Amino acid sequence: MPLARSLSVTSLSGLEEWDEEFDLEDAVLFEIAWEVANKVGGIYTVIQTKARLTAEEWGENYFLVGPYVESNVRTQVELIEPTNPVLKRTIDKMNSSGCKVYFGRWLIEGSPYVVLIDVAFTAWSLDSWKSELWELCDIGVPWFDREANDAVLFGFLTAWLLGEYAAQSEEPPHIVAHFHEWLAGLGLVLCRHRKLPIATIFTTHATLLGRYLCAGNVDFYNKLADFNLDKEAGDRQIYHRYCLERAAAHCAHVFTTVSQITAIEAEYLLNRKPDIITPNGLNVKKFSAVHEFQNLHAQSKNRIQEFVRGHFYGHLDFNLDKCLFLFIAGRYEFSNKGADIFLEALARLNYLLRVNHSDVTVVAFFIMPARTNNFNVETLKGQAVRKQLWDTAQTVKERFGKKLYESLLVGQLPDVSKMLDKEDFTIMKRAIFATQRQCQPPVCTHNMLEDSGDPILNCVRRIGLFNSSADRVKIIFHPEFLSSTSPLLPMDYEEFVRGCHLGVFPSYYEPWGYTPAECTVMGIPSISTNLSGFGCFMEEHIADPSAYGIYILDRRYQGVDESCNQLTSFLFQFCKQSRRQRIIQRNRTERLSELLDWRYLGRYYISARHMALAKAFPDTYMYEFHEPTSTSGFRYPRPASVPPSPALSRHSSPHHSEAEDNDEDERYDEDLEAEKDRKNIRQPYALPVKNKSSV
Ligand code: G6P
Ligand code: 1S3
Repeated sequence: MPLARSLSVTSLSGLEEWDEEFDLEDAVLFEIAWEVANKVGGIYTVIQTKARLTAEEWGENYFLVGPYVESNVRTQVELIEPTNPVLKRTIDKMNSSGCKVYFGRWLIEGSPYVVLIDVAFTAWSLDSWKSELWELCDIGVPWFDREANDAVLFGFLTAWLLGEYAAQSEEPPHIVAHFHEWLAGLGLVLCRHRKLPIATIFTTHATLLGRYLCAGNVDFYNKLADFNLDKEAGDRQIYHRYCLERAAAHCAHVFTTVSQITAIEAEYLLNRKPDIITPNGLNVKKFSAVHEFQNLHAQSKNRIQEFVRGHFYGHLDFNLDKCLFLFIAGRYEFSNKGADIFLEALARLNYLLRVNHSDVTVVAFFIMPARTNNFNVETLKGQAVRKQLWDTAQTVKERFGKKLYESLLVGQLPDVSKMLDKEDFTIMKRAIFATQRQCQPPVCTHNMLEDSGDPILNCVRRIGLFNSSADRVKIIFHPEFLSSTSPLLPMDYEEFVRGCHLGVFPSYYEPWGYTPAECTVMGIPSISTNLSGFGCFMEEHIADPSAYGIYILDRRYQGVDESCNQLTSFLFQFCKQSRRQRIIQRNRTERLSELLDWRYLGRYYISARHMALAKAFPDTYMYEFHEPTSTSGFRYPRPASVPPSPALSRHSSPHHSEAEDNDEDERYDEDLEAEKDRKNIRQPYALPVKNKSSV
């Protein structure tokens, strides 16, 4: 009988290699989500980045199950014949019974197998399946809720697939089925109801009620225990969805959430405490040259600077070399994502920079998609003017170069006063006239469909940050996700993040939060909160997060105004750093990447699967679960090297000067310090015992 070794699963036990002895030879893993090969939000990132590791572990026995969406399949999937004979029989059987099920390889790292189900093709079954659902669990799905209808079809079809697979197997199989989020949850409920021989896991990435309640300006975390759940769900017309989610959480052998903060939420809102927390990781790519990410920062920053040159044409009265790029990005949930307090803090920062006569200018980007009517003329004109100025400079340069060349050919040094003639001056004057501008550089890059009701624009109107010359903080709202083919800012999201100085994500509701995690692996500092899964995770595993460029805002134990002051102070301190300090801080931030790598965080998924197998097949598998003790955690110590705070900074050279502060090559001295830090990191620290119920 394969034996699981005992392990602690709720805190990292060190970043050493981890091998669990668990014989999975005859087991098969199905991972089911609506976002398999279908990008909607964060769950796609979880599955797509984790695929390589899971495929390495399960090999030919790993299948992702998702919806068939033709446009996605065309670009992301290679359709093939099923390789596994049992699965082939299963799919053939379903297809001969009126379904359309496809098999292929998802063209991402790890090339996992995907089973894609065309739910629309089986829409004729919707009414009978809804009646069955009502008979079984008293859950009535209204006809107008398209997403819930899809969830019903997808649920019945995945349960059919798994049941058929079990029936087609010659030996009794050991199947693990891992379902993500409520949209896939019904399949799990049906598997349990039909008593299929399947070990089931349900992961919730955000509770439905949590998201709705937070968006409604409720004091969510202080009232968690008081909500009348059925009523709240009913009032928001999501009762049926809520029932599906809650049923899946309760039926699962193993229930998981992506963070401790969502675990508490689930305990109150779904009435089940998760068995394991499965934090989200990333596929971390390490460059062979240690400082490559710093070079990439400089390259991408140059491209953002080019955009800023165009956007602020005629008003470029600030020093771009002393300009810091801040950004917030994500789903446009104004208060859940903290765009409200970011704007307020920017207004306060603007005041502080002005009264302190700072030479720093901050450009804050808001990348949040809203309904628009494409780019606006003024913004496009900015880039056109910049291009024209560039072309003019090139033309004059060529004419100048030609005259210089001709003069050298006849053996004479040129008369510099005659190098530019009247025509050159005319060309240049004409170009300069084009930069005359009657209006301020626009705040928004697009024509908004709901301009007068837009929360970001209304807040900007209230705080009065209109990109005027006197303002040290400028705002650019780009209500569309970035793309490398954009005529305005032709960069993809990753390039853009690399070029910025600080990501600001002061979320109020954020079960995990990939945006700050992505910043971290690219070596870009970020601000998150102690109400986000990522923020809590970093707080738990790093002794002095801000020294590593991980600023964690307290939105849990203080009011909005105090949080806003704290955010302003983070921003102001950041603006006071010298270039050298920023470079050092980026080095430290990037060093945390390994903490967010699936290579380490994947172990929680492994544990969840083993636990589920042991619960579903107790005669075959055994799993010993140990509550973690307060000393089992892993913690990055405070860096041994120079502190990043300008007030505390000691200089490595006694002959320090302002010029030295700006010497980018200083970063190489930091390598020695980094080595010291790395040695320290290997010593596990005791974790502080947390009062979980104090939220
Ligand atoms: C990287 C580059 C340096 C550049 C620096 C700018 O470290 O390797 O060449 O000077 O970024 O940093 P800053 O924080 O001013 O954008
Ligand atoms: C959810 O996606 P979201 O942005 O709607 O799941 C993500 C992946 O687990 C998580 O990072 C995020 O916080 C949740 O909100």
